[in-house]
Amino acid sequence: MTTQFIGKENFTIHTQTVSESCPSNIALIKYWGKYEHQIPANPSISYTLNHCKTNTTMEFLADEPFSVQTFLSGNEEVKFAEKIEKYFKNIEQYLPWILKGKYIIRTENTFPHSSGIASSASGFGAIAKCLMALDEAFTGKTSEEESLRKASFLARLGSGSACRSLYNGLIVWGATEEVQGSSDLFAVPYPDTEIHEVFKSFNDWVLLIHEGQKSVSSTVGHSLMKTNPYAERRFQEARENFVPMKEILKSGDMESFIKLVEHEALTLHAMMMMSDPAFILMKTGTLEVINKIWDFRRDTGLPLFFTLDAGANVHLLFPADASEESIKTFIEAELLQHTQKNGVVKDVMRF
Ligand code: 2P0
Repeated sequence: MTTQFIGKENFTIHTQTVSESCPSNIALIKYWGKYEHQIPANPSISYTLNHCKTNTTMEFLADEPFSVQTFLSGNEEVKFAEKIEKYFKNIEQYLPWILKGKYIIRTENTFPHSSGIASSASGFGAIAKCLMALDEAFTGKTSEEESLRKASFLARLGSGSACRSLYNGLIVWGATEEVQGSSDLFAVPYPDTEIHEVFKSFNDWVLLIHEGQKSVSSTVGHSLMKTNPYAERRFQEARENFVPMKEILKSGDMESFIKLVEHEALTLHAMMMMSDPAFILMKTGTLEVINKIWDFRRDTGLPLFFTLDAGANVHLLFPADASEESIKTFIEAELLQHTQKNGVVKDVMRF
């Protein structure tokens, strides 16, 4: 199945520097649980963000012994370098030149590092794009489409959710009959003609409820699904949720969209609570904000809703339309107070 991504044996390496940028993404139907070789237990769909990005410069020094040095915002990060070294060794069959030089990787996020916004998605997305730029320099030109697909394939092997960050808009990763061309190996854009206009221009304001290291990493979280007694039911539900999601995206049914997206977020965190050992990543502020959103919706009928990543922060979702001013006023007046330092990252998806 992966033979299409095996690297070309004919290559000419030389010292080269490449720079690439990649945004983060937020899942609407969540990926939580995986099998060997980063195969997801269920399909997922996400929005790619616009402003939350990682910018990466990769210097490849040809014919030096293989090693990796990484800098995050100018500071050397030894742990990250070890992770990248392991990753490069792991993907050699797809890029046969990859272990034939030394790498100096400099990376910067446009969002606060400790914010809990998925930096592994944008980080591995940017690295995979750099690798494909080097591959093109060493093995010759490939089509834009092929290059992006292979970048998505490689990003997935670094961090699952990263494979969705290679494309703009609504993106699907994981094979589902509901989306033609979908695959467990790489992500594909959801067909544009099947998306109602209302979903093509959306705000995502991330309330930074808790800045700092989270107590349980996503890697550990995924692996706890192996022994979670509700895992199979959850995987099945995520697969089933693609059926209404497809209808909703086509028709523009905002009420059903809100219900489905919030249900997915709460299910993700419910799975964490039902793991053994159990863990909780939400904080008091997370719950206070959720309750205030529900009250606001009940009182005004305006389409403000939330999703959650694997952390305490709340992603506030609302369409970029006539209702957005009232919603923004409410957020500033009522929700910002639940953040640690008035922290909010204002992103918007437009495609
Ligand atoms: C997602 N998350 O679909 C889900 C929802 C977080 C919550 O994928 O082990 O960093 O690198 O494949 O992708 C976060 O996990 O995990 C994640 P690995 P990843 O976005």
